[in-house]
Amino acid sequence: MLKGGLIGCGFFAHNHLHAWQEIDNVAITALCDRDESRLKEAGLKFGITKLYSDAAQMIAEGPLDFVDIATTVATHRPLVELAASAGLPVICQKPFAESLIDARAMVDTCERAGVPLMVHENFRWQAPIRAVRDVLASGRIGEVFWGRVSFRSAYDVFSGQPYLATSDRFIIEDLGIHILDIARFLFGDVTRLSAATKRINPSIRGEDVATILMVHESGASSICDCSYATALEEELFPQTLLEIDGSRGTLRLSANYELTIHSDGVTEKQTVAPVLHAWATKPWHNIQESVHNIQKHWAQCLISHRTPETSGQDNLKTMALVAAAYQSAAGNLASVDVKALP
Ligand code: NAD
Ligand code: 89V
Repeated sequence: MLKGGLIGCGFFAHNHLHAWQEIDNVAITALCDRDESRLKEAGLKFGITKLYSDAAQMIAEGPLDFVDIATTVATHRPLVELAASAGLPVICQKPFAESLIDARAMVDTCERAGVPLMVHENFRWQAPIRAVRDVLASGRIGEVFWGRVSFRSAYDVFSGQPYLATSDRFIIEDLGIHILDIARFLFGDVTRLSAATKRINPSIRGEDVATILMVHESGASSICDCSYATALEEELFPQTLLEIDGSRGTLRLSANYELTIHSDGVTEKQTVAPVLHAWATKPWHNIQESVHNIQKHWAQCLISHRTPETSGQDNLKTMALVAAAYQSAAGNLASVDVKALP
């Protein structure tokens, strides 16, 4: 049985804890939060009695096989470095770091310490996204030459996550990072991008609309567009919609997980809805299922000594897209060479 220690018992950590309870060969045996009431609440809810306000103390007292970091971004670097210095494998929530420079340093620290590192980049683990990836891999729509990854909503994310309203950077760093990672997952790595951003909601600090145009190593081009200022007739939070064109046909992932594959003139429609776990709450169940999937993947990788799909190294490429998007937007849609970022 792998013993894990979770750091950060806030809004999203409850999803981690529910998912861990359902995963074989793993038990979260210790919790840490600087906020005593959150710590006690999570301990009571999940029956965990080893409770700490100091992560260094939790790690020193152990025994632990890994650490799961579910704090907000400002504490990711010191906590990842703390885990690495104790030789503990580490999962870290997205956004992995505040800057690409920090992210590279964190990956380097873990590699030098010889500890496995996975970024909890979960959107690509959503069942509908995996289903689309399987269709592309089957070759049914041929060679992909164009794609659109779209997330448009007016859902109030600020009541559950108030820090999102006060940070200088909002939608690309928090949500766009998932959308960019899905684009990488489906269409491959990126060479150049251009981005435009805008703030519509006057009561928040950062940008809440972003449009990003990318060219992939394969030669395909894609658009990632995201908005938290888009009031639709039907609110689709937190669904990611897809449009993909290939040499043999097209694929569309539309509202409510309707997948249409048009291949060699023949159309097939199917529903690729996520599983509703017993502990999940709509409309979050799509994200919650992906939390279960990515954490199960981590446990399997740790046991079999495999590198997780969203390792630190892998996530540097998604972090680079975030950095490039902000650089491009600041430069009035400047075209940014993703591989040449400082
Ligand atoms: P939150 O503010 O609700 O919770 C963070 C908790 O960490 C707080 O209780 C805080 O007291 C604690 N904390 C901070 N620093 C600490 C430290 N050094 N030691 C111990 N405890 C510490 O934040 P949240 O909304 O739960 O977000 C946490 C992370 O999860 C963020 O990085 C966020 O981007 C991410 N998130 C991911 C998804 C997803 O789908 N992947 C969804 C929501 C949030
Ligand atoms: O997934 C996330 O990181 C969340 C949300 C879906 C609200 O953007 O912060």
